[in-house]
Amino acid sequence: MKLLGSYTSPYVRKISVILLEKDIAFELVSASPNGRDACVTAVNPLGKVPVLLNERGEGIFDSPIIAEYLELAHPEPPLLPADRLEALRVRQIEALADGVTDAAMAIVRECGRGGGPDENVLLNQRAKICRGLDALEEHAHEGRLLNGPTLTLADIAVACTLGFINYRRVMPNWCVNRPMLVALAERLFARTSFARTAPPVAAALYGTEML
Ligand SMILES: N[C@@H](CCC(=O)N[C@@H](CS)C(=O)NCC(=O)O)C(=O)O
Repeated sequence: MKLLGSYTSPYVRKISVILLEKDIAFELVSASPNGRDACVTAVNPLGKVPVLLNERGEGIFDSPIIAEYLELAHPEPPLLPADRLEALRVRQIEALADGVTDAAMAIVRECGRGGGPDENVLLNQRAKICRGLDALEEHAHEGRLLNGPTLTLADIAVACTLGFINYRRVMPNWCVNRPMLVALAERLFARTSFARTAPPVAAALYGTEML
């Protein structure tokens, strides 16, 4: 399999972690979003990464769809519960985590804009992040995130979100009053799959080029 993108993207990281956790061999092919790489737009008209090329060369895009595909094609170890309603609950948390990432990314973009950021945009996106992280903290308290024995897609998505917020220093004080998320981040970042997909520190200095 080939994965198009780079580890500066939290969505690419999410898929890479899944591939590593499922022990699926893959090659990360460095590719840029926003129409800068024809190999991306050839598969995804939206020009976004990640894009997965499977063994037959078929392209799959949008990280939740890729995650679903990998779960179907490589069920072991499962990252979703067998019960479909329970699986939907895990996917709901994945969607929430991805939405927080979207908001964090909007802040990074806004701050990189010439002429300085629009404070209203920053306030709006920060509010989404705060509400989203509070809800995730609540899910963790309810035992819906790791702190139990079984790793799920929700844990992976949430840890990728927290990793991105840290990496781009979007909200340095997110840890305050969110002990369950701190514990989740500590446990997940210690896994080989996360250590192997850490975004390159120097790339954070390149501004918004890879967003
Ligand atoms: N919903 C998509 C979001 C992917 C996404 O926004 N990727 C960013 C890179 S981190 C991108 O390609 N941005 C370019 C764009 O928005 O045109 C997913 O989960 O895969």
